[in-house]
Amino acid sequence: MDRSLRVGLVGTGFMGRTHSNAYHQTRRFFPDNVGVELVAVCSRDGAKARDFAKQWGFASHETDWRDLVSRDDIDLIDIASPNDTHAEIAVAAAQNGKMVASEKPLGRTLEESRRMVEAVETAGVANMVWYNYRRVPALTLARQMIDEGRLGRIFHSRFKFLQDWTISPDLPQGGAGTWRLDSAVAGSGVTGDLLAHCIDAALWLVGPMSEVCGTTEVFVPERLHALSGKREPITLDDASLFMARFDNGSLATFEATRFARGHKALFTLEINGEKGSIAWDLHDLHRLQYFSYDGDSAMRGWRSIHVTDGDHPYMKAWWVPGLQIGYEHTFIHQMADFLAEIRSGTKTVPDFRDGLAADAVVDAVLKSARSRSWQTVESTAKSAGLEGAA
Ligand code: SOE
Repeated sequence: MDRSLRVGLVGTGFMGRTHSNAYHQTRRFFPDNVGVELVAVCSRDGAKARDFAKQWGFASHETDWRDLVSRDDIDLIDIASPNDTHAEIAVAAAQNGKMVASEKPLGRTLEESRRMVEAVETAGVANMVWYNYRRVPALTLARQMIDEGRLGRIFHSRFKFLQDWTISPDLPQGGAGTWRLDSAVAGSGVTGDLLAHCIDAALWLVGPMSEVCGTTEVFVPERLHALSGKREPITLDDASLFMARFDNGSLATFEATRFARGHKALFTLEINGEKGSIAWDLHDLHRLQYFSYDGDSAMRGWRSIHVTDGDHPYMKAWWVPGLQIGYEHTFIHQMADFLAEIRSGTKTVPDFRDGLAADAVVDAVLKSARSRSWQTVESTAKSAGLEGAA
């Protein structure tokens, strides 16, 4: 592509802001990339769409995503709206020949996610799913270290994503701020929302998962619905735990909840291999803990790598060594990589098929919890075919 990428964004909430910020900062900090033009933003609420366009520098706004995806002056449709909108918009955008980016999880169900993959692959359009934590420099470094064989054969890994914002039974479900609690909109609870990040990190760092055994719990079974005004049942998972076996023979445990009092977004992971281990914590995201079994046994110990040097992933683009970056930068890096991918054609970012792989694990975990049994994770590899595995 020899001109700027023209973007149409759907959604003006938390994710709409992270993505918009990424578009602006990408142009500034990764100037060698394809440029970005913010053409239009879409929200059902016209006033919100107009104000957002003004604040974030979009040239125009729409109130119906159908009008956005049919515009001739847009190359990429970026979906940052609630989960119940992802499949319909992505399929229509791909059918109109647009590139598509979507927030995670792809669909509310595996069937929706498969339709999304089928649409972008049939249309042959570039696509990506916003698994932004892959772009934390410390986690990108972790992946490099695993690829270099520094951990050797992997035996164990453990992943957690803990929050506490839904403990009050007075918190409603549905509507702008609390759609994540409404099963019709969100699809699943913490499994598709929080564990999806852990699952994506696990698939990326450790490899494909073969089977899972999980359990879920609903701690508040009924909440006032912000839109209907009635108390309605909560059918999606407030907490979710599972064990996993990977194709490489390693084992893992996963835990996510919105009921861990005191934790706002405690995403942690640890991976133990034959030659070394790594550990990471989102609250201290610029540090990677590393233990190497190499060398003099008396000198062995965990070291804390401050991932801020110019030779660390992405850090050359930022300040001077020792100065940190944060959460917003993960989105900037992912967009910068997508733009580089558009120019070079070399795949680097998680695409819809990677999103589908995470969603297949989510699906297996929920099936396992319902059936109280181990479940095989459905194959999502291209060679498995989309229809065959449905
Ligand atoms: C939920 O509170 C949430 O905002 C998720 O939806 C995001 O994906 C996660 O990064 C932070 O927590």
